[in-house]
Amino acid sequence: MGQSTGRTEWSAAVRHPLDPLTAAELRQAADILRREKDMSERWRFASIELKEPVKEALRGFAPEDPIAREAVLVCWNREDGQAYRSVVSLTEGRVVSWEHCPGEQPNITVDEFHECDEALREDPRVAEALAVRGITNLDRVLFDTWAYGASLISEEYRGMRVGWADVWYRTAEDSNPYANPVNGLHFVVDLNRMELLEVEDDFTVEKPQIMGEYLPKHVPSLVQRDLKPLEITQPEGTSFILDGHELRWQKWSMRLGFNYREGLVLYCVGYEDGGRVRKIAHRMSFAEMVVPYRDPNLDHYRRTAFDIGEWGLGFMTTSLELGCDCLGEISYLDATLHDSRGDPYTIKNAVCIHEEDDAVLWKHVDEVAGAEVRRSRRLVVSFHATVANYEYLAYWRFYQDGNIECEVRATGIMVTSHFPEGEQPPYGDLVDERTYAPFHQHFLVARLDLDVDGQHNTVYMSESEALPVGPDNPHGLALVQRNTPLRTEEEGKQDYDWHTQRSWKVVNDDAKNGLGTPVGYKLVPGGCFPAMLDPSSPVSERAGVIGHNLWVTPYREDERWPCGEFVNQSAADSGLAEWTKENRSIEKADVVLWYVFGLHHITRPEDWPIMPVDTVSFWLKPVGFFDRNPALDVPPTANGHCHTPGAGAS
Ligand SMILES: [Cu+2]
Repeated sequence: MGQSTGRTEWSAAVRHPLDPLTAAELRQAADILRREKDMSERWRFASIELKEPVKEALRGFAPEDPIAREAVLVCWNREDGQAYRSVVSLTEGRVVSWEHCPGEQPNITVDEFHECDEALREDPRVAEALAVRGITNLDRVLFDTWAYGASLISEEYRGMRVGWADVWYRTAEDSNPYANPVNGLHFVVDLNRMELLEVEDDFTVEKPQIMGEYLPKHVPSLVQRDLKPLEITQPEGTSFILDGHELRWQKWSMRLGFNYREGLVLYCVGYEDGGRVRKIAHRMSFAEMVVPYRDPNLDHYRRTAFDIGEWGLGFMTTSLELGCDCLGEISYLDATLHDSRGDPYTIKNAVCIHEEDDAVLWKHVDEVAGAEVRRSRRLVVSFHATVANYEYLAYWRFYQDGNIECEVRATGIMVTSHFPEGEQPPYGDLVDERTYAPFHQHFLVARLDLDVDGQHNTVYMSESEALPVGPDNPHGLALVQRNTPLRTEEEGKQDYDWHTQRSWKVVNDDAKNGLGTPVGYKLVPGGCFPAMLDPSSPVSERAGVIGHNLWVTPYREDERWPCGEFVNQSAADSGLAEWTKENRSIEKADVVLWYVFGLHHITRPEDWPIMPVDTVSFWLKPVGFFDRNPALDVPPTANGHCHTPGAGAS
């Protein structure tokens, strides 16, 4: 294949304060707490992550400096359900802080998902309810446990750690369970005692004849089309250097991190210009995902997933496979996480790093000089997460002209319901015989801690305005650009406006380019859509963040989770909606942008039985950050690869 892999073990020695926790550190963190707090087997760890040093502590860090390491742990006692948040010093081997979090439910762990499955499988009430529906082979049943909001949990179970489970059925051993919903049957489970609290047996639907399979062997009369091989080779190797967790490519440099909740984190993103590295972002990641299903049906009304806050994008990250997920000369990074007992494990090939050809970067054909063309090449850092039926593929791309693109692809299997003969589903589209997929929305929140040439940044709303016809504008052509500074958090709550082609510029008014104008980077919106939710809806109350496309806050170390730290079973938002009530100044500040984008998923037959990727993205583009096109120095394609007559490189 001409492909190779270079793998860096993430459990290698810590060389930088932002390196993720190693397997040994994860184990040590859990051990310290278990010992100091005399924890029984009934205690569980919901999360263990690096306590990242604040920006001030990072400034001036030199490789020979000693590195003090701390971890943040969230744990709870299954006996009484009480949750605690703790900071431990790994360097000193002691507990730094121990904080009781009354009434909070930490994220659901993968272990609980499996334990809940086992508990349901063994409960005779489950077998009985399934037998009534003609399902007797429990090996073919999939129980999918979901978290839900406090206001939808019955009064009698309030305060308990509960999940509700869906039921799906495989018609063959390895066929698609999501092809066969067992409608009208749900289970409510106490996740601390792993006890079935309630069987909700509401209705049954006669099963239609459908084709919900995607594995070729299960798709009847499938004739696969012809396709010749396409191979990507870089005989002289790649142009990027991965040194520990530091990644350098062309003029870009950054550090890579990974944690249970955000998955991949990009730190210290900079661009070399005029002999120095100019900072663009301190930290970029996905901080929350909110997926409300817009169908009041009993099968779907609780289905509002917070895939990052409830489950963790890191925990849901899957291994990538060369030639399938990533094509070409690939470097992979493994990720090290932990289970609910604090034991570390590795996700092999969790992050993919590679270069891609990206067609033309710039070109001109001159009558005298001929054609001058440059190929665009981009560096892609990506990871994939599978959250039950859905997959999210995240790509951060860096370009030679200073652009950064953040793309998310959604694929996987849609949730469906069957409906009786003669009915029409009002809140979803028909995708198969008597089968509909409910409408839903995937809101992603990108947390962008930008530092454009430093920390004193102001965000400007940038809009075009057409001036009215008048003596100075007789033909009605005049177009001006208005840049309005956002001075407070209230002004920082922004929505996209098609009529003015609104975008947002992060400007450093103190740093000027060679033309004398302030340097900046522009957030070019994409994938924006309104929430379309009544303010009284439980989703609105738990996820205020989806009420706007952009929020801007001044950097605070502890403000990381836009819907609050504890999202599982939350009743109200304790994140952005709460912090911004202070209406702090965001002018000439160390600003953090929270960009809300995603998919307004109006389902269609073509998304069934497996959905071809739906793709959304936004861009960060330099605006006056450079004095001119920074990609003038990209060399022509090497001799022998460019065949245009008259081209400079021929
Ligand atoms: Cu969708």
